[in-house]
Amino acid sequence: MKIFITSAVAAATLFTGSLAYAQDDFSGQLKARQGQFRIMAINLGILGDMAKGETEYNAVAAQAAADTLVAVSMIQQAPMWPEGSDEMSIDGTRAQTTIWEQTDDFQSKWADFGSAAEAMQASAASGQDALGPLMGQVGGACKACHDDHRAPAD
Ligand code: ASC
Repeated sequence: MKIFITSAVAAATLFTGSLAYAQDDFSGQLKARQGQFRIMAINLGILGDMAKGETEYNAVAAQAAADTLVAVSMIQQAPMWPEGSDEMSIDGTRAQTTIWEQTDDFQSKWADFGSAAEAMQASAASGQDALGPLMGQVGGACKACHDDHRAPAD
């Protein structure tokens, strides 16, 4: 009897597991891409607070934040943006259909973020004065993509 129950539970687990796969709601992809944006925001916050003098400038912390931005910029994006994971099709995202209609533009804006992150990485440790203009470049790259490809907040 015990063996039967155990295998029935195992079978049920397998079944619901494959069902979840067949009816993929893209929740894993949404978590992954929103998580990477959260990592970016946290590290931009560290750099922005130092740029404004709200926290004391610290070259090691600035470099670590900049390195993290570059690391995020190197994450392969395509698998996290499957067709149908836009805000018209599913809940929980502000990703606009333009991402899939104008993929070249989306990719070039993501590449611009990578370039700005690399510029930040190259100079973040050189002093507080460098951070403002570098923040402007990174923030500008964020904004350019949000303006064209992210739906407004409700
Ligand atoms: C941030 C953050 C964004 C961008 C954007 C830049 O720190 O969370 O979404 O910068 O505001 O315009």
